[in-house]
Amino acid sequence: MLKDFSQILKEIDDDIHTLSQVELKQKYLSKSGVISKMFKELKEVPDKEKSEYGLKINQIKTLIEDNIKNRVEEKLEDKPLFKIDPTAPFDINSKKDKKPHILDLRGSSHPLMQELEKILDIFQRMGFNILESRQLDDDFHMFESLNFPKGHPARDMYDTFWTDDNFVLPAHTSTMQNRALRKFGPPPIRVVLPGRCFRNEATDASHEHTFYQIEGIYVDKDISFANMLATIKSYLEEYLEKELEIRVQPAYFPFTEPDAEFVISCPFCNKSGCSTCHYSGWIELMGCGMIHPNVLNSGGIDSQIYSGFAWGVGLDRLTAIKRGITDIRKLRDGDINFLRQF
Ligand code: FA5
Repeated sequence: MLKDFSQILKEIDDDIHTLSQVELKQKYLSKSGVISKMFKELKEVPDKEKSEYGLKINQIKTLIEDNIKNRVEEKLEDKPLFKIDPTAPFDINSKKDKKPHILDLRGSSHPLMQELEKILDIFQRMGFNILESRQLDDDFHMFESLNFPKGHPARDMYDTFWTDDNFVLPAHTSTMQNRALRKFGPPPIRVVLPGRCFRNEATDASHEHTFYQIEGIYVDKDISFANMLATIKSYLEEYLEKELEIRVQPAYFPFTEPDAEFVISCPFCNKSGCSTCHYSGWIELMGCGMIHPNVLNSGGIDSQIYSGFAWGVGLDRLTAIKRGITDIRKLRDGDINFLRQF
């Protein structure tokens, strides 16, 4: 009776991924192994099928022998210092678990980057340029150009990290305002500035030491506070796919005047109260305001002729709202089971 070779090949394919070199040899190439048994069965095979049957057994034997010869993991094991890859999605030291799941090997973009792409796409359609912020900056861009002179008490609002040679890890993307005004001026200037920020924070479900912000600035003649509210509202409605009520509440930033906290009606409960809005019906989303004349002037824009607005929104908190994530720290702790959901 002829063996079902496709069944045998499938079994070999599984074994190649799960058995060690020794186990594979034992099962297939030993005296009592599968290949030897198949050769013994050859005498029962009808004469006209004998040569085809013999050929197939030899092919299988070569397949196993080649695999054993080329085994990378066995070669590595011969080395005295075996490298451990802590990022491997399977245990390379275990004989049993050698076959990585296909899903473990496929990369995907991080949920923060997925959301950032959507947001930048909206702003590009609204006519904004994009310029990424820096991850190391200086006192001038972090403070001086933003109307925080030396010794200004508001510098303490941004408790951040300094290097020994006096560079700063930016605590917000507003560090890019001066550069954006100079790069895209003269007005009209429309630009969004996404980037990483760092703060010396006690972390909790909505505070991280490292997070992303998206800054926006718009400068032209006769730009008003109402223009700012309409621009931010349009963007948020497009992004959250929902009509929103908005309100502003007082805030203080040295680089805007007047300044505000931009607040939206909770897109999940329509103001009836839920865990996302902490049962208040409203969500504080970002700081914003009319760019201070000193900031415009320091960026080479004549504040007598032009006015403009700016805002800074946290991408991590937006992503958490959009994706129903209850703790923003999950976005950075590298838990593969969490990330696989996106
Ligand atoms: C600022 O950082 C200002 N630069 C925003 C601004 C820009 C005002 C332009 C006026 C004009 P604030 O510290 O409030 O403001 O941060 C803005 C947003 O960043 C917050 O609403 C929040 O969404 C996010 N954010 C701030 N701190 C953290 C943190 N520790 N973890 C996660 N997100 C944060």
